[in-house]
Amino acid sequence: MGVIRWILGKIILVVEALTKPKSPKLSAEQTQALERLSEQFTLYQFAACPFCVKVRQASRKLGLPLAVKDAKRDMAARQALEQGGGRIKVPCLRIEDDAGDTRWMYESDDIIAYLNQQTAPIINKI
Ligand SMILES: N[C@@H](CCC(=O)N[C@@H](CS)C(=O)NCC(=O)O)C(=O)O
Repeated sequence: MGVIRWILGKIILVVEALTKPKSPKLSAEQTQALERLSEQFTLYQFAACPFCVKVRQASRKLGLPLAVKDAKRDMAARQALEQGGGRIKVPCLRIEDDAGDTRWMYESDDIIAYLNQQTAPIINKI
């Protein structure tokens, strides 16, 4: 079972590498704005989780760099996810706004919709 899971994990990572979307062509101003925005976000994830891959690919497509924490191997990250978000489930996006308030968002579709919404004013401003 462990071997099958290991092989599946490798397949997921190979598929991710082969289907990596190109970053969009952005102005220096847009790139800077996306970098500033991304400072609010940390993605808690497992490397070979297909739902996490979906979020990573979406962020690449947007040109939004995302800091990631491995909640499988990094025990401090795992503990932070459990304490902050309430459960060990990935992907989970930690959002810290300018006032220092923190939200933990689960569900890959919700995370992607949120990132699309947050980046739209930057990306659509050409
Ligand atoms: N519907 C969720 C599924 C996420 C999910 O099942 N993640 C798995 C890893 S691939 C997980 O965290 N499992 C642990 C658990 O559910 O407790 C999403 O789209 O984000």
